[in-house]
Amino acid sequence: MDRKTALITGATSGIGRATAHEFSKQGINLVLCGRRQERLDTIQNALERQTNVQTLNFDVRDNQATKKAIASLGEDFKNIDILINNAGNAHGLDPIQSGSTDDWDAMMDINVKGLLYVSKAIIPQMTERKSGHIINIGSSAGKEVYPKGNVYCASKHAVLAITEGMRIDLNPFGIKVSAINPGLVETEFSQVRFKGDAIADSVYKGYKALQPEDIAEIIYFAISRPAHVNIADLLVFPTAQANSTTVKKEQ
Ligand code: NDP
Ligand code: 8X3
Repeated sequence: MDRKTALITGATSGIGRATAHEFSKQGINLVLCGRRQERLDTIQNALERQTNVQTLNFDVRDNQATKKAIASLGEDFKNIDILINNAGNAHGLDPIQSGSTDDWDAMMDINVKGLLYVSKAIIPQMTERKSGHIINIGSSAGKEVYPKGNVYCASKHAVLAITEGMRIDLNPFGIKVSAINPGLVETEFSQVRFKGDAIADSVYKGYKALQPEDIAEIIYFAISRPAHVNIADLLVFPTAQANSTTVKKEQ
């Protein structure tokens, strides 16, 4: 049987890295993307025993670099069957009146425009082959706005709208489009959001947050459904979390 090929953005950490590990166990060929080459090399070395791995180093904010990197893929990796649009982060947690425009730019440029640039570079080959599966990693923040979440929530609401738009436009081509929307997942996410401030360490304290492997297993479940089944939109919280502002923590 032919092996499928998946391209994962944000594969150097958290959900993306865990998904790379999960897919490698399932014998899926991998194109792993991120900006930290050393990490890409480490993951490639670890997974190459199980599957074929190619790495691409580019910043999803840079449309030309994104196009060039994806166009550089050789014969063995260029046909992408599964696209995991995962690269992204929150930057800051501030009320709208005092938020940083640099943080706003980062979130809109990476989480929204970066996802579009990567998709634009890959979708034409999917429409040509009339097959493919795109999974966009949204967030519970794409379904509900919480205090000081303003622009991050906006970026993830945009991811959900783009996912729905993709599903409609790609429907004639038989391409599956899914949104996986996690709540709190214990990754480097909070280190990035709070720029290494001590508060980052407290975000996952006092309760059991989702682990990146939990999301990776769900992503694999979504991509391994029969051809006629598409998981369109999935919201997943840790048991301790009821919504963005309600988390049962031990004192
Ligand atoms: P991590 O910080 O652990 O991972 C983020 C990944 O995105 C890294 O691999 C990073 O790679 C990549 N990335 C960030 N900026 C860029 C960029 N400009 N160009 C290319 N790659 C970039 O966070 P998570 O694993 O938690 O986050 C993954 C996704 O899940 C994000 O979209 C996030 O919004 C979403 N999410 C996270 C939740 C959580 O609680 N953790 C909950 C809901 C959704 P590198 O720095 O090497 O480029
Ligand atoms: C990450 C979850 O609650 O920090 O998307 O927005 S949250």
